[in-house]
Amino acid sequence: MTRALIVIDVQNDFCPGGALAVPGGDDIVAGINALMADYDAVVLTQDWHPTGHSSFASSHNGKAPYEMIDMPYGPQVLWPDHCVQGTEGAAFHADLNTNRADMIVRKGYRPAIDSYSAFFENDHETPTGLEGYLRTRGITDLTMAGLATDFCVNFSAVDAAKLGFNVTVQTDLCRAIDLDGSLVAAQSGMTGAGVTLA
Ligand code: VGL
Ligand code: ZN
Repeated sequence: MTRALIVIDVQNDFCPGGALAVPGGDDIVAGINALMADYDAVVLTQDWHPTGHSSFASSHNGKAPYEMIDMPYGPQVLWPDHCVQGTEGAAFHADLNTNRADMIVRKGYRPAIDSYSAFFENDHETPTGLEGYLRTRGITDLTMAGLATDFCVNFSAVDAAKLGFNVTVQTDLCRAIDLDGSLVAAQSGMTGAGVTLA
């Protein structure tokens, strides 16, 4: 068994003071750093949007953050502008041990499509390339931690389980946005997909 730690979107905009702050988002950084030594590989993901990205409410006339919109690939939550490429908000939290990362996967860089999952964009078919990276390294088991539990961690964990990886989400090292029951829905979705919630 070869194990990877997948650290999802521990970026300034998802931490207190950021554009899409997740409550307690920075509380998990020290624990994630401490976990890194236990794994054969460490992968970081980075939400990485161009200005004017289609997931931003500001890109749609009359729409406010957290409203829903129908995109060609399905329903999409509209967000405040966040994680714009090259900005301080898109940078990793300053305390995250990025030196230990073997691989950094950026996602959400196509203007017309969002990408919550580390494996597939929100059309559930455009790959990020992470599956190939993990398989060619012989990795079978994944532990996930990071932000946000109910969006990017959830989508990443469910996709990884569908792809056949053994997936554990380290819930004490995740924090949620929790829009309209999205955390409870994510927990049952992950469990139903065969993800272990630790
Ligand atoms: C995320 C909303 C928009 C996340 C990213 O990392 O969970 N959520 N972009
Ligand atoms: Zn985003």
